[in-house]
Parts: sequence; C-alpha cells; structure tokens
Amino acid sequence: SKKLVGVIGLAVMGKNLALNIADHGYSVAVYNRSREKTDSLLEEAKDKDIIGTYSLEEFVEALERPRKIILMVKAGRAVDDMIDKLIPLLDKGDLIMDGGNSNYLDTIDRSKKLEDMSIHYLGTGISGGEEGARSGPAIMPGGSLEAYKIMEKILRDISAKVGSDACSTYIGKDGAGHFVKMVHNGIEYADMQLICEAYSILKNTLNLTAPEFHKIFTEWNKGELNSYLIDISADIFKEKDPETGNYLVDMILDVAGHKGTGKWTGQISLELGVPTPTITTAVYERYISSMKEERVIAHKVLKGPESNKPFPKEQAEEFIEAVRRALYASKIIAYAQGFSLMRAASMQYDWDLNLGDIAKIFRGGCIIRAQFLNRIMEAYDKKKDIVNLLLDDYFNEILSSYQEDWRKVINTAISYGISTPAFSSSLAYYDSYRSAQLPMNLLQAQRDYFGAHTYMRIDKEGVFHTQW
Ligand code: NBP
Repeated sequence: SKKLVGVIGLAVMGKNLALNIADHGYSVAVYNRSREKTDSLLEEAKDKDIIGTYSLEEFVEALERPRKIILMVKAGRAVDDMIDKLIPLLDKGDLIMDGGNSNYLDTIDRSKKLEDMSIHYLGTGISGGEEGARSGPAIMPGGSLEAYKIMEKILRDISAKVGSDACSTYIGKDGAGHFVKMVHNGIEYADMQLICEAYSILKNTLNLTAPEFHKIFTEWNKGELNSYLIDISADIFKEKDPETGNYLVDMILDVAGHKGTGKWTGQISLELGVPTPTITTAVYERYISSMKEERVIAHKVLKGPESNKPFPKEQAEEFIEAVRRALYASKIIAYAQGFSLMRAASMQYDWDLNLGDIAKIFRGGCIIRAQFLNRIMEAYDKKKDIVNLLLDDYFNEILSSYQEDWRKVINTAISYGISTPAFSSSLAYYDSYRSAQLPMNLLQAQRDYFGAHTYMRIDKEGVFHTQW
C-alpha cells in the first residue's frame, strides 16, 4: 500500500525524523541520493512501517496523494537540485516540506516558484539536533496556511511536548519558519557564548576545576537559568577523557566551528536596522577563536593588566552568585534582541508573527529550551505587541536588581584582562537602550561637518546645515 509521508535525505536529521514519524503510526517511504544511508536506515527500522526506495520515480510512486515529501538534505544547492528533480514527478496539490536550515530568502523564492505550479511548499525550521529529530524537536513551519494544514497533525505528533502543548505551530507565510529558526540559532550562539564567558570568568579568577564547574552548573540548572544548554554543560564537566584520564573539556581545542545561521542573523539584523550586538558578538568570537595561531603569537606580544592579584578566596561564593546573575541578565538581553529582530522582520515581510506562540514552542525540543521562555510567553500574554521584552515588568525588575552584580562581574573581568565581549555588549545594549540621551548630537555634527549630511535640532522643526 502507498505510504503517507516521504523523507528525502537520510543523514542524521532525516534518518531520525523518519524513525520518529514512523513511531507515531505514519507509514514512511525514504530516499537518499546514495544508497548506503537508505540501507542502513532499513536495517535499523526492521520493525517499522518504512520502505526504502532507490530512485525518485520509485519514491514518488510509493506515496499516497496528495504527496507529502520532507526534504532533509544539506541546505543550499542540494535543496534546489532536489526540488527541480521532483517537480516533473509531482502533481498539483502535492506538498514539499524543506526541513533543513535553509536561508529564509531562498525559501521565499522557492515558495513562490512552487506555488505558481500549485505545489504546496512548507519551509520548516526544525531544532533539536539529532536527538530532537528522533524523539521530538521544536518545529517552525512557514508557508501557506493551506499547506500547513496538510502537515499540521503529523508535525504536532512528532514534535516535542511541554505538558500537553506540542512544540509546533504555524509561524507565517513563505520564509517565516526558516527566519524564526535562523533567529533561534542566533540566540543559541549568544546563549552558548554567554555560558562560555561565565565559565571563563570563574576559571580565570577562581581557578575552578571541571568537577567544581559540574557542581556549580548543576546548581544553576535548578534555578532561573534552568535550560538545556546549562544542563548539557553540567554534564560535559563530568566527562573524562579515556586516553589521558583528564577531564575531556580541558583536552578540547578552543577553536569553534559554525555553519552559517548565526552569521545570517547578524547580516539580517544589519539589513533590517535592528541591533543584536550580543548575537553578532557571539559570531565574532567564533571567528576570533579560529585565529588560534595568531592568538598564540599575540599572547606572547601583547600585554594584559599589570597586577593580576589572586582573587580573594573568601569572596568566591559571592562572586559565583554574581556571575550567575550577570549570566541571567545578559541572557535576557540576548533573547530580547532576538525577539526584537523577529518583530521587525514580521512587519517588514508581513508575517504577522505571534511572538508569544514562538516563545511557547521554543520551550521544548530545541537547543535554546529553557524555563525562562515561560516568562517571555507571559510577557507577550500580558502585552501582545510589547516593543521590547526589556520593558516587561518581570525582565525590567531582574535587570535592575541584578545590574549591580552584572557590572561588578564585568569590571572584574576587565581588570583581570578576561575577554567577556558578550557580557559587555549585553550590558552596553542595556545602557544604550535606556539612554534618553546618546552622544549622537556630536556624531550628527561630525557628519554635517565633513559631508553636509545635515542635522535636526532639539528646539525647532526642520533640517539644518552649518558652514563649520
Ligand atoms: P547534512 O546537512 O550533512 O546533509 C547530508 C544529506 O544531504 C545527505 O542525505 C546527502 O546525501 C544529501 N545531499 C547532499 Br550533501 N547533496 C545533495 C544533492 N545535491 N542532492 C540530494 N541530496 C544531497 O545532513 P544533516 O546534518 O542531517 O542535516 C540536514 C538538514 O537539517 C540541514 O539543512 C541541516 O542544516 C539541518 N539541521 C541539522 C541539524 C543537526 O544537528 N545536524 C540540526 C538542525 C537542522 P548523500 O548521503 O548522498 O551524500
């Protein structure tokens, strides 16, 4: 009999998604460009309703109409290649869902092209990595509502659950789903960088060891910072390297990889004129990390602060709590930036994003899942069109009561010469955002001086220029 869902691309994500779909009682047909991945999936899925196919014709033939095809191939050219190969084999009313990390601008173009052919297209962000795909990711579908309705039940069934809430909801038309997934990843970059800075400050002042970090992160995970990323970090600090017997985290080279979604978030922030400095800084830090050789040379040449007094041990406990607060405050800033970016894009692209619902689905399955997303959800419940999350009472209160510690931690880091760009840029964002007066009066004067760019005045309407 024909199968209900088709999955193309059986690397980690596609394979696990196919297994997840089958576990929820849907029959599945799969296809992969090269044969081995199909064979290995079938080997693993002997007891499931999954059939392997070895040509696209066979794959499309195996599917019930309207066909529901999920693409899980590498983002970029591979998606267009697959779409172009599928088009002649499909009928009107069939549906293609791209579940990879595609650039939302590509998704907008692809949606248009396919909708013109009466083929439904759903650009869908899926977060949770390999494990999420297998047991329940957060799912961000974008496309026409009609296309969404075709996939709604399947996506909700396979998604993560928080209580009885499914972590899948309609995001908006064309590129909205992939846009939100991109911002999710941007926030993820920031969140990870902030955690790493908290680790670095404590490591370089208190000389803490991996087991001590394990204890601290385990404690932190019980409170406001409760989240997947803190949880896995606590776990990481436990792991020993079987070869050397050292803690594995201490044996890992400090050079970070990246796949592009953080960079896109920075690019589109600049494009839309929305400040997201914490996110962009996190991307820059990955770039600086990859300049390892240069850093090692610079370390020998460039001096840090003169006196590096040992940190007073008796203040350790208090300082660890201050770092926790600084981390939470900075994290709030990073999320506020990400949500402002989504708000701006929603207006720009006419997506009508429901930011409260987005916070809601981020609570499970995805990498940035965290207790505090409940707070974001509540903020949007209270005021659907809040301009910036920092203006919500809860966040406002945390930031003002934690700011003393936040500033103290950054001061300490600066005086020790410990690099904390994401902590600092979060605080700078906070201070700029709450400034009724910025020094841009001088900047406008400079622009007018060298370029006759004109300026406005505080005391009267109009545009002015001075022969300086
Ligand atoms: P990859 O991104 O590594 O892509 C590998 C898959 O793409 C294989 O099935 C490969 O087929 C297929 N493929 C390539 Br490469 N070029 C192709 C082409 N021209 N035509 C057809 N198929 C082609 O796989 P992944 O890590 O499973 O990720 C899939 C998608 O999900 C990506 O967009 C990724 O960014 C996204 N994502 C990944 C994660 C994660 O944790 N890995 C998390 C969230 C989202 P082959 O076997 O024949 O080479």
